[in-house]
Amino acid sequence: VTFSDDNSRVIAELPTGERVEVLLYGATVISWKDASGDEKLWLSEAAKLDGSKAVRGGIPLVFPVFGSVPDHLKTKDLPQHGFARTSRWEFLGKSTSESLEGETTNDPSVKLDFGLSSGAPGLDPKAAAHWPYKFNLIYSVTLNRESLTTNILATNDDSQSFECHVLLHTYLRVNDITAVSVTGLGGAQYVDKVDSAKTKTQPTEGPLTITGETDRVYTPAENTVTVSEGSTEKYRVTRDKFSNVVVWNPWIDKAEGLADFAPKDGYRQMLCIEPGTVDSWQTVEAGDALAGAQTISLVG
Ligand code: TA6
Repeated sequence: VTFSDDNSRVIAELPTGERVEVLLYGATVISWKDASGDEKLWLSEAAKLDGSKAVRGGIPLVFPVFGSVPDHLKTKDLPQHGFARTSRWEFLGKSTSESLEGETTNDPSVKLDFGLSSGAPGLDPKAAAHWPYKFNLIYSVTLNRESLTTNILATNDDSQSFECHVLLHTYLRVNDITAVSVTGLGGAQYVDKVDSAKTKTQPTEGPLTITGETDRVYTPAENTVTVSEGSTEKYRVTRDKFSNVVVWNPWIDKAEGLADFAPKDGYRQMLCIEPGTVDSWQTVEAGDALAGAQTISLVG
C-alpha cells in the first residue's frame, strides 16, 4: 500500500498486479485495474480530483441523502447526494491476506479502511450545518484477484434516531453501451425518473438494454445484477443489505449538460450500477448502525 506524494490518495497493489486507487476526498475509488492493467471503472477526463466538487466517476459514496431532499426534512439544504462524497476521509489502515510469516497466499487480497465522523476536520461544512447528528462512517475497500468489494457502515452515535439513504454510485466502464445488456432485474418494480418518476415493472423476458437516457431506481428480488457486452458477461454486481439498484446513463443531452463529464461521448463507455437503499428513509436508532456492501466480480 502506498500513498500519493501529495497525500491525496491511497494506492494498493496485489503481488499479482491488480491495483486500486482511492482518493481521500469522498473516499472515492477512482481506479480499479486487473492484473493486465485494464481499467474497470469509468472516470471522467474532467473529473475534479482536487476536492472542489464530487468526483465524476469511479465510486462516489452517497450518504445521508440520495438526490435532493424533500422540503419537509430539516436536511433539505444538504448538497445533492449528501456530504460523504464531498468530505475528506481519514485513512484508518490496511490489512492483507499475507500470513503473519509474510509469505504470500495464492489468493492475495488487501482491505483498506477509511473513516469519517461528525466533528471530523475533513467533514464538508455543509454537513455540520444541515445534519446535526453525531455519527461515524467506516468505508472498507477490499481488492482481490477477481473482485472489488466496498462496504459502508454508518453508526448513530447520537441520543436521537436519524433517517438516511445510502448508495454506492459505481461508474462501471464498458466498451460500447449499445452492446450492453443487464440481467437480474426481470420482474422488478422500478421508479423511472426519466418518465416523471412513474413506477413500472421490468419485463421478465429479455435483458435491460440502454438506448437513451436511463435513470431508474429498481427494487429487485435477486441480489445480483449481471452486466454483459454482446454475449460476454463482464461484471456481476452483488449487493448485501441494500434493497435497491439504480441504473443510470445520462446519454447525449445530459452528458452535454454536465460540465465535468468528458469526453462528451463518454456516455458510450460507462454505465452506473448503484447498489443502495434509497427508495425509503432508513431510520437508524441511537446507538444502532446501518450497513451495506457491493461486490463487483470480474467475469469472463
Ligand atoms: O444516480 C442517478 C442520479 O441520481 C441521476 O439522477 C443523476 O443526477 C446522477 O445521479 C448524477 O448525480 P450527480 O450529483 O453526481 O451529478
